Amino acid sequence: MARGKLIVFEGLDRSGKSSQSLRLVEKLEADGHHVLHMRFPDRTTPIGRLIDAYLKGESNQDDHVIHLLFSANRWEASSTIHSHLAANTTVVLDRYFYSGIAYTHAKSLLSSTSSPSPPPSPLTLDWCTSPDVGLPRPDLTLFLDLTLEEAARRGGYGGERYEKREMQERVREVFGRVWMGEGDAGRKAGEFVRVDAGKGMEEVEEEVWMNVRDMWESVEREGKGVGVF
Ligand code: FDM
Ligand code: MG
Repeated sequence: MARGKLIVFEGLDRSGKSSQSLRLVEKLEADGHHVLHMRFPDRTTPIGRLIDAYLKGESNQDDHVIHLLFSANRWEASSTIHSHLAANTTVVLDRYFYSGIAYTHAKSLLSSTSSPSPPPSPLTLDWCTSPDVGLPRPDLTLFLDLTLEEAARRGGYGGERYEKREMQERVREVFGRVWMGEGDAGRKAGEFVRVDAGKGMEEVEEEVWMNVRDMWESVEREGKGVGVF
């Protein structure tokens, strides 16, 4: 029996991940597929509520602790994702572990420029990657890339913890490095496709769709099973 595909949308705030991932779900459903849409962080679980409070600035956490909570929030969904894929339901994710890696590592780049002594664990790219190793591996990751100028034209950011220009700049840089193949994350990235999210909504949608179709055909043709990251 065919299996579902795991499709991930990644990118900065304002890049259109939420709209594009929901559009893709509609299109796949119109094509007769079963689809589950999820977003990370999933703020509805007990771990997700800790993350939500942190992002809203209502609580503070050590950088390592919050990183591990984001990862745990994916692990608690891991068996759900596996069972849907096995039952031929495609799973479309709005953010996944690439956000986890990019945001935490970006934060370390910021703090290392402002504090004179290095922290005990420097939140390297590989340290940030390891808690997610073993999660269901995406068949396709669409990195919606947006310049900071374009993000600003779209109305700038909201008031959550990471929604600041200099943080977004570092996050974009780290996504770019992973996309270029750096570190364990880059080497394990597999189907990591960059899409220019500065284009119009329809154009982006078309590019997403073409990538999804190519991936779909190759998974079916080669009979690829669900992988692990
Ligand atoms: N974020 C998201 C992380 O820092 N680590 C993660 O593992 C994930 C999944 O949380 F700033 C950040 C990215 C963003 C914030 O995401 C909340 P949404 O998509 O804006 O809700
Ligand atoms: Mg946001």
